[in-house]
Amino acid sequence: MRSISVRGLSYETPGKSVYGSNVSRRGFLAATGVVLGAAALLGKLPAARALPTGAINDGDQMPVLVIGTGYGGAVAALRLAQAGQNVVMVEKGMSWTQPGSDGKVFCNMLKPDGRSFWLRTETDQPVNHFMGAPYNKSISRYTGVLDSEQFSGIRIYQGRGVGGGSLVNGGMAVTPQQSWFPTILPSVDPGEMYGTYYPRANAALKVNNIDSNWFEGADCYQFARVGRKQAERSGFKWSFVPNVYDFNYMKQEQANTVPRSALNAEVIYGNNAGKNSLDKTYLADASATGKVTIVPQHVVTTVSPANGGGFSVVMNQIDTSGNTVKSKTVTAQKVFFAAGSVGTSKLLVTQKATGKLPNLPDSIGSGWGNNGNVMVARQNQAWDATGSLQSCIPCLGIDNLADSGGPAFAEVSPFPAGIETFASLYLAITKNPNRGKFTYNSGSGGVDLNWQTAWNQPGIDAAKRIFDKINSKEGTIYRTDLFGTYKTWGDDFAYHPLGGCVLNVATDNYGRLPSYPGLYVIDGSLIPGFTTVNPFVTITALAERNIEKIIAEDFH
Ligand code: FAE
Repeated sequence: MRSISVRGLSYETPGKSVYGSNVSRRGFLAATGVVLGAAALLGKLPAARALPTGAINDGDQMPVLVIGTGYGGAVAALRLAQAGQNVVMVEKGMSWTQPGSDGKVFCNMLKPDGRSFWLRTETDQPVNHFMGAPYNKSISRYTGVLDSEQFSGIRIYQGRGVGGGSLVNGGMAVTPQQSWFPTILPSVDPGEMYGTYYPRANAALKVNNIDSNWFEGADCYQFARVGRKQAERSGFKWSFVPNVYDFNYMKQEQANTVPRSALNAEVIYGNNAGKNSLDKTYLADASATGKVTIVPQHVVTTVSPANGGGFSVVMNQIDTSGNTVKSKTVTAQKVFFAAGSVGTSKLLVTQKATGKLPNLPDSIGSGWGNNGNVMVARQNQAWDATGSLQSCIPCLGIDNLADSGGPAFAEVSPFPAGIETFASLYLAITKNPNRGKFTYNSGSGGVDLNWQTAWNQPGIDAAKRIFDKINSKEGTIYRTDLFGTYKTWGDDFAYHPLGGCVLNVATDNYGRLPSYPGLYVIDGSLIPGFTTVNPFVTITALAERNIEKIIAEDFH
């Protein structure tokens, strides 16, 4: 380590840690605007996040196994445990509880190290260019918290670790407008969802709303106020967006009375404080029942009927370099697939093609969509500064869903560079009718997705209906330097994978897999590609609905 001095304060530069953080002096200096507050408060950070984990042994037998610890898996585990069942959850990612050498569990976006990405030697940031030049950084290969999985025409970001996507997401907890629900899940009764399961999910997820008075004066939301003003000036509706990030904690961050997380460029590589991710809500409650064992760093590869009943499940225990240290086979009477849209689809497509579960329906792998995700940035006029301090938690969206020519909901996203950029960044969720299909590739032994980048054109067209108008009104232009060199649209990646094992098509109307009583799907793969808004509240509410029925009918 070596010391440098910034504005009269001394810091140790981390150098190369166990995670391989290669921090350039320039990058460090650029980052200090948001790092200063947190560094001063570092001593107050919690030493560890408490969520006990357990072990699983070759030959173990169990009544219920859940594959994955994201939203669907967490709901299933909690409700089954409350109904008296013993549940084992296996998760391919780590349990993010132990601080690294910098005293923090997670790294931030300005100083990514091995903790940032899943088994990569270079980051693969969504905004991967700046001033037209590539902006990724070298990191050491480690089982980091964010995966960027590359398919032919799209890369798909997913959380890895106990808590799944809740560890890395923006926490935006949005219940869709009820009028849209028949489009989202046509076989589900809206009355029961809006009367029972959405409220249940919102309560258990600890969803809260921003204090609108505080918002009006908060430095960290200047970017959002600029986004709102410009949307209003062009005649668009906007709304505040609820979140699972504790807005009271954020108020204290802004006041510098607690360690900063959202205000310290933390989100897609994890939040060290403030966010009610699943390890603080559903999984903590599940663990507290004493009936749930969570086993990290185990990758399920095979599920097949076992001799004598139940299912034989093969998994690899991995180390933090991704190497298999042990292969294990266990038997479970019932298995819940909760590995996410991509993970569950890949597993099921593989089991069918390789003859492990040959009677799965042909529709397995179909109906995949990107929730119409497309990103874009605009360059503002000099009088519309967006602020050098930006909360990484988005709090409002432009609502153009009523536009039948191209419905879209565009969240005003932070761009936490630590310096004034005059840029406004947006993630648009659009109605894109294109759907992809996962298929097993017998040559590679992997699973392909036939999505093509050009299929995102309807998403771009819908987003242009908002941002062309705003640019015209404000006399501004699109940034073309953030998603490539002279590339306007972030159209080749997605945060919201949905579908691949669609409810009431590949499963029955509650996620049961036909031909295999005792196998269930309970995650985002059930939703056919589009939720009009950010998806995890809908994934959670649907899981609540389905598990209630499954417990009542299948567990006696
Ligand atoms: P998910 O949460 O992905 O959990 C699946 C789990 O299974 C993961 O922990 C995997 O590691 C694990 N797994 C996969 N394969 C295996 C295997 N073979 N063996 C063992 N374990 C396995 O699934 N949504 C919102 O609503 N609001 C937001 O603000 C938002 N922001 C996002 C930002 C980012 C950067 C990202 C990546 C996503 C965001 N999302 C957001 C999407 C949201 O996190 C996602 O829809 C849910 O996490 C999906 O929930 P699932 O339960 O389907």
